[in-house]
Amino acid sequence: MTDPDARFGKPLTDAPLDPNEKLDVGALLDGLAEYRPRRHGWTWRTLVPGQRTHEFTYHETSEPLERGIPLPAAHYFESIDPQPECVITTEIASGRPEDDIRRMRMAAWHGADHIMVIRTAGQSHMDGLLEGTPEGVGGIAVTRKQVRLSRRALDLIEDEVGRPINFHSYVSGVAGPEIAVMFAEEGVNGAHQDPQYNVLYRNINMYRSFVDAAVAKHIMAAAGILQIDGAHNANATAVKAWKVMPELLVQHAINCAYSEAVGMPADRIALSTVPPDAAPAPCMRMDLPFAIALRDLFGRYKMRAQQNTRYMESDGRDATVSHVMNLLISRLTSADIQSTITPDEGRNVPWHYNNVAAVDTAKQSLIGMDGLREMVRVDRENPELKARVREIKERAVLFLEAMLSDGGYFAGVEKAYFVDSGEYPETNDDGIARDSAGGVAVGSIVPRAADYLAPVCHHFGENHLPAGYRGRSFGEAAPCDLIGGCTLCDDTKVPFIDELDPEDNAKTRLAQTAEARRAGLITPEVEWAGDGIVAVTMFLPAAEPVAEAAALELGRAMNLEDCEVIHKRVMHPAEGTLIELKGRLDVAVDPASLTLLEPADLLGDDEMREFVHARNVRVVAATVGEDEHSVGMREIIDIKHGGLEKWGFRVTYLGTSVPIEKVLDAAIEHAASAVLISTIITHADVHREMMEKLSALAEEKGVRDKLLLIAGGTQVNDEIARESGMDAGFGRRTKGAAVASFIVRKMCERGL
Ligand code: Z98
Repeated sequence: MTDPDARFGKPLTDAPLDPNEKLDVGALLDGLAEYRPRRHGWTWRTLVPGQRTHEFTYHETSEPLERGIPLPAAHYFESIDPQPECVITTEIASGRPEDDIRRMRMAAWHGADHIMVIRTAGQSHMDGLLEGTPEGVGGIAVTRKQVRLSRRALDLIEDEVGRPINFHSYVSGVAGPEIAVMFAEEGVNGAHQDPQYNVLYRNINMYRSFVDAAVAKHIMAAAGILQIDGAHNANATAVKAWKVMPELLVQHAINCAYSEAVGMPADRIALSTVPPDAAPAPCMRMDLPFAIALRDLFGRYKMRAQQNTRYMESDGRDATVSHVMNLLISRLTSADIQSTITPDEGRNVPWHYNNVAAVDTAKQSLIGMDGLREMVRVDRENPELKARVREIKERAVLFLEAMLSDGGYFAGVEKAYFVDSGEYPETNDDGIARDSAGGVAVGSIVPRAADYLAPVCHHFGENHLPAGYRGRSFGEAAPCDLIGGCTLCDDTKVPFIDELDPEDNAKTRLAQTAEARRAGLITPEVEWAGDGIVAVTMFLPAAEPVAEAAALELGRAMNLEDCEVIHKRVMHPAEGTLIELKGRLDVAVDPASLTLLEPADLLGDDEMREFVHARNVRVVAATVGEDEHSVGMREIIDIKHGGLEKWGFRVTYLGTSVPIEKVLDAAIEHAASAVLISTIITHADVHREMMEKLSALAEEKGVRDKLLLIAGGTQVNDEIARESGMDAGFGRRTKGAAVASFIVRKMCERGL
């Protein structure tokens, strides 16, 4: 097979996906031992300046997708789906690899090209590389098998959407270097790596953490893996996230400097930055100066802007507004990667559709704010902004200076400099303190022997290689030529262990659901195939505690099991509460038993407009008989309601209770092509009588074949109308577009 697109690396070895078929997870699990990634290293989107799509010119978009799902309003604009120039991240945490990969596919179709799989809680606590059993809780145990399965699926998914997708995870814990090697072997494209994370949040011995980081970063650099740092974790951890801004700059500085010192190029180093505040704080006045100070100081590196999660609760609307404000900061400053979190992270139910919602929010906001910076520039001379930007930088410099005079980074950590809830130099003495002679793996650093020799490539630090083996970049043999190749040069040497746990694994779970899949049964889901979970939104006219209890009762009445209130919002203390309830519906639907609705076959807006305009199509409309109801008819006609006028029909509306004779005379007088009568009636069969009379009168006056006779009303349907001499009948819930399409089609057919 050949792949003409070099962006994807080697050609696909699996058969391409069929967009109309589900991922075959079983097939992806088969032969995984032999699977190798198509390429290594990170891929950025390519900015296409002045890109034209539909009638618009974009300033900040990248190459379009070959397949994707456009934003909801796109159908007004020929279904275009412009893609911002920055990479968009989604974090996936279903806890099951077989479900994660399905979610990756959905997210990719909506515009995500950076897929971060959340590890099972605290994987940094694991002392070694896990080589099997990829299942976890609230995230996935990142193992070689999980990584390989995900990368294999993503190789297919990126081919399907026509854009390279970056796969991302974490290089932390005392197994960091081993994980870095495994990621390099498996074609992982991005990873969080920051020794400070281990020290502060995982209590790994500080020296060990930095030694490991040197090794890991060196390998990541060799594999072209993009690195994201961990400074933002201070926002998420601090008692007051807005107080740690100076320290964030210091943490970024330490990781950037250290990364470059051990061989990472600046364009593979991304700063993880989160606007620290959220409304009701006046967050723009606090977050924008921080974003500017950061970019002033670290312009050489990449910016990975993440959405604020610190204050996120269960309210999807609230989270989305914060997200959009964060995106405004990205557009006013810069972002190379825009990360998204599901808008319901606060209730810890990151569901398929919430991943997609956050990706859509990022895409919609970034595209909507295309070129904003050219028109709206941040006023760097604004005294408050200028002073605050300077103040944050000064506080960061003071922090660094004090730490140096106190003995440096390690001494600073011992003295609890970091994650203090006071804004430096204020301190509340509540920072995280770690003992340099303590922590996980303390005392595990051993000096290398004088004749230390590691016959592997991209090894960090001293290595007593024989002459002529420094590697190809020196025009010499690779170090691993001494042993006939290492796993980074010869991928046939990459090991693979399948499952360690015979029960808790993807294959066993897939076997349990195999029958339902074979039968094609449909069960609702939010996280895992067949989990049966549904969310129900309800307003209950009761105070919060009563509403919550009532919602659970109503859930049971709806036959939902394991009901749980996942969101509540008081509308008024006495008048009522909005509740979102989740529960499990133990029902499967057989699609073969369903009657599918015929999709409305409507003509396109432009086609109709052109036709109507070219012929100056006129229509006469009235409610007939003794009918005073005009609303239904007016909605079919009026431009405001998407009625016939929208496509340029010239409509003469005669009013209510109009005699049939008068309707026909008006049609003749106006040279109308169609007559619309509405017969919403109160007594038996008057509607039929009206229709028959109109038809007979048109015949009598010799205009029947020049006129389309159309009747509407709540009790009218197409069958009754035709039986009564009409060309068509439209009943309840008809929209103007259906009537307009009918008129245009019939006029074409009849050559009118
Ligand atoms: C993010 N939503 O950053 P454990 N290293 C660093 C991290 O930031 C993280 C880990 C390791 C967040 C995800 N970040 C949280 C620098 C986690 C993970 O010990 O396996 O949980 O480490 O996108």
